[in-house]
Amino acid sequence: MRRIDRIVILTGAGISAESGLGTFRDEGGLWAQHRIEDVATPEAFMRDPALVHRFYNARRIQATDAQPNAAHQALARLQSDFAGDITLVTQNVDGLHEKAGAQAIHMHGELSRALCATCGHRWDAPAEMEVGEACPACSAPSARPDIVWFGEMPYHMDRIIDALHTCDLFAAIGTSGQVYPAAGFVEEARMAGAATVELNLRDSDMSHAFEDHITGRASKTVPTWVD
Ligand code: BV8
Repeated sequence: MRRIDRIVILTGAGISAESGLGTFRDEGGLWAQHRIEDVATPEAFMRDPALVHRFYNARRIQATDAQPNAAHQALARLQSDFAGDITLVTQNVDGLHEKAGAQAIHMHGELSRALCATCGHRWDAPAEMEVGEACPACSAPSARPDIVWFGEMPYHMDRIIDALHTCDLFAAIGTSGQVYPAAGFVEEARMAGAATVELNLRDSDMSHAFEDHITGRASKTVPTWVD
């Protein structure tokens, strides 16, 4: 049995599904209600900032009321109890890992943060952002959600790739494996010799790349896997 000292965990929308937050690509998911191109690209924001703000304002309010579930809590326990090194990377922007007491790397940004498109300043977003909101640092009317949209470079990639190249175990929880570069993380970890496990309700687009699979709802499978 190999020694596991360094673990990288990637989470996606599926870990927050049982906290009542819609996923993107499941039946009736977020992308069924909105086209990606209309709400999650820089071009969409240029074209119709009011629509994009409405989309993120609704999700910000929903996320504010949402509570972490047993899966988030189990990862927070793992992060505090594990003697080795845990890097928790999330594609989610809902802040539920923090609410459970964990520290996560937010590669796609956070609903709770605003970003100035002019000077790069970040601040805590109000519940509802409006078009033309002024940046508190440079006063330019260029506040936007601090979200990584399609075509934009995800945050903290150097740190994430370093962790993938030095980990002994890579686990993906509740992600469909359809969005890059996150979907490619399992291959990065495997090339570095890590063991790989996928925890999901069903097969994902990257299931073929994982050695092990634990099927079921995250609120059940993650606590069992952690404990
Ligand atoms: C980049 C914003 C380059 C935040 C998101 C062609 C043109 C342009 C780009 C591309 C292209 N082809 C590929 C690309 C790259 C593109 C991409 O991957 N496109 C896809 C659609 C093909 N990626 C990008 O554009 C990325 N940037 O490549 O930049 C670059 C390089 C240099 C310089 C500049 C730029 C940016 C990607 C980030 C985009 N932002 N969202 C937000 O609005 O939330 S992505 C969006 O999808 C979310 O962030 C989400 O997290 C992410 C992934 O979705 P999942 O989390 O996996 O959720 P999903 O619903 O899909 O799946 C849920 C899963 O949970 C399912 O498997 C389900 O079975 C499971 N599940 C459900 N319930 C449960 C469960 N599991 C367990 N228990 C349950 N109860």
